[in-house]
Order: sequence, then structure tokens, then C-alpha cells
Amino acid sequence: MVKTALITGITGQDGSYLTEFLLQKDYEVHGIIRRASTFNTERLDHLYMDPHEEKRKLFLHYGDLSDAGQLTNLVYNTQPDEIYNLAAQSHVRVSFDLPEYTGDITALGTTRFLEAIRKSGADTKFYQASSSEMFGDSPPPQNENSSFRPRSPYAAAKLYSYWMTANYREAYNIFACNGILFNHESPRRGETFVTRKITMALAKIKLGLQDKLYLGNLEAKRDWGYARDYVEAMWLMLQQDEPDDYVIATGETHSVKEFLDEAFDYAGLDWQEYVEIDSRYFRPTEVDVLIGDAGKVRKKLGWKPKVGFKELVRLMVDADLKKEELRQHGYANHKRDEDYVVP
Ligand code: NAP
Ligand code: G4F
Repeated sequence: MVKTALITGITGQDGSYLTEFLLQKDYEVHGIIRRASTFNTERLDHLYMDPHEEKRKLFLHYGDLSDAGQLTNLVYNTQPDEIYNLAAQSHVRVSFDLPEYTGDITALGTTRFLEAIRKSGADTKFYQASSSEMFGDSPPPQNENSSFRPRSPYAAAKLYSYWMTANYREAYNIFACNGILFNHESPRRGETFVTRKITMALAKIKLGLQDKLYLGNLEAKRDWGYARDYVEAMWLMLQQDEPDDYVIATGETHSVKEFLDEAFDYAGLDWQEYVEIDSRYFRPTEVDVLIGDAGKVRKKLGWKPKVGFKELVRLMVDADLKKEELRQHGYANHKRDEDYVVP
């Protein structure tokens, strides 16, 4: 039997890797995309299938986490075996500027989805993209038993979604799981998250196209893994007999400064000559240290990360350097990052 998956946030970093992963497993994949005045499917371009293709396995539908009626229609019409709720206003700094919108999409959006499942009566498994940000200033290392002490509107919204997912599991017997994922990055990472901001700027600096990089707090420490590894953990959670919540992490932490060291050293440059601090990138409240203890997922699902910190930094630097070089040679619309990086 061919399985069907419905993915929100399919145009994002994780959505694109998860789509690849599921298509390789022969799933029929349905994704929800927002209508935009410009194309927002760049990360999926290499997977796109013409609607006239007979053996099409990837289907995109318009929808939005603010539109409960359409979510219910899509769950009802696609009758998915698995739903992955990856959509969110996912930027922590932006959530301080847009706290209400972040609550509407990142928190209430999840309830709209859970209600769509309940009302449509679909027999489906549900994955919620929960976040290590929910731990806030809870002492590291953080695991499934650590206390949640959110320090941003984003983290508070994710925590609401976490508890709603747990509640629908208990109240309505829905197979619903929270993946509490620590930071994960890749050449497809959004361009305003710190790792990608660094590797993109580094590529331009290396090619003589930029001479300054403005950043905020360099002391913050994160447990950075590779996004391609992490989408496998999402899938594994939904293949179990019982729903549960899992921390997904590498167990290592590094500061933003260490990321700079690793990236610039690799490119043969000294970051101190280029980086300046701009207070606009500081947050009103910061999460200082995240270190995940992923013992539970390792023991119960046999998952562990394949790509470590150094390799992650290098593959991101390589990809952005190659992209920037191609751009310089006029390949401005050359979008498939598989052509830039092969891990
Ligand atoms: P991302 O690249 O920012 O992607 C977010 C996705 O959500 C995009 O496809 C975006 O669509 C979609 N979206 C935003 N608002 C929406 C709305 N109102 N209705 C429908 N779709 C909407 O995020 P990511 O890094 O892939 O992360 C995936 C999920 O995991 C997010 O929920 C994030 O909060 C969570 N998470 C991420 C990490 C991490 O380190 N990456 C760690 C823990 C948890 P557009 O393309 O149209 O903007
Ligand atoms: O890359 P960031 O913006 O990621 P952050 O805030 O940790 O959030 C990411 O990971 C979460 C999981 O823990 C996800 F839930 C969330 O959706 C997102 O994917 O910032 C990382 C650190 C922060 O401490 C920030 O203050 O880098 C610091 N930083 C320093 N300068 C900067 C900058 N962050 C950004 N975005 N831009 C800067 O210029």
C-alpha cells in the first residue's frame, strides 16, 4: 500500500528535505503552500512534477494555517496516513516584532489543524514541529523531562502547540507526537538565521563582494545539527506503535563565535576583520545555552545524527561559495542546491 503524507511548511528548509525523504520511500506527498505574488517554491523546484505527469507523487495545494476551513478540506480530501505540521512563523527575533501574528500561526495554527483532524474523522498520525526554544533558560542539558521556560513569543507559541498536541493525544486518542528539535541547519536554511547569514556573507567576502557582516550576540550557544538527518527522526516517530514526544539533538553545543571561527578558518580568513556588532540583532530576552540530551530517541528509535558540527559548517560554506561563484558567472537562476553540495 502506498502511504500518503500531508505536509505544512513544505516550502521551508525541513519541508523540502522531508519531501525528498518521503518520495524516496515511495509516499504520495501533499504539501500546503501559501499563495504569494512571487514564487515561494524554490526549495522544491528540483522535485516539482508537472500536473500532467501520469505517475505524479507530489501535489501542492493552496492553504494557510490561518484558514481552518481549508485545512479541514485538505485533511478530508487527501485522507493522509501521516501529517507533518512544519509551518510556522519560525523566526525568534521576528516574533518580538510580531507577537500576535506569531501566536495566531505558530500556536493557534496547530489547534486549527488538530481540529481539522478531529472534525474530519481522518485516521491519521500527526507530527508537531516543537522546538528546543521552549526550554528557554532551563538548565542544560535539556531532555524530555526538563522544565519549559520560554523566553520569546515564538517559544511561548510553540509551547502552546506542544501542549495542545499532547492534549489531543490524551483527549481524543489521536496518534500525535511532538518532535522537540534543537537547531538544525543546511544550505537550505533561511537566510536570516545566524548560520546561513554567516556562510552567505562569508562567500561574498571571500569573492570580494562584501566587506562587513553585522551580527548580534556572539556568546549564545546552540546545539546545531544537520536538517537532512533530523527529518528522518520526524518520520521514525510516526512509524512507532505508540505516540510519544522526543528530543532530537546532537548533544554538542557551540557558540556563534565558534561557528564564525570554524567557517572563516575553513575559508582561510579571520572573522574579526569583518564582523561588527549591531544591537538591532539582540533579542529582548535571549536563550543562552541549548544542549540536547537525545538519549531517549537513540534508545527507543535507534536514531542518531550522522553529520557533526565541523562537517555541517564546512558543507554550508562550500555550498554558499559555489552558489556565489555560479551567480558571478551568470547562473542567477541556478537553484538546485544538490548541484552545489553532496553530503
Ligand atoms: P522555515 O524554513 O522557516 O519554514 C517555515 C515554513 O512555514 C515555510 O514553508 C513557510 O511558508 C510556512 N509558513 C509560514 N507561515 C505560514 C502560514 N501562515 N500558513 C502556512 N504555511 C506557513 O522553517 P524550518 O527551519 O523548515 O522549520 C520547520 C518547523 O520546525 C517550523 O515550525 C520551525 O518553527 C520548527 N523548528 C525548526 C528548527 C530549526 O532549527 N530549523 C528547530 C526546531 C523547530 P513560506 O515559504 O511561504 O514562507
Ligand atoms: O539562528 P537563530 O536566529 O536561531 P534561534 O533563535 O536559535 O532559533 C532557531 O532554532 C530554534 C530551535 O532552538 C527554532 F525553533 C527556531 O525556529 C529557529 O530555527 O539564532 C541563533 C543564535 C541566537 O542566540 C541569536 O541571538 O544566534 C544569535 N545571533 C547573533 N547574531 C543571531 C545574530 N541570530 C540571527 N538570526 N541573526 C544575527 O545576526
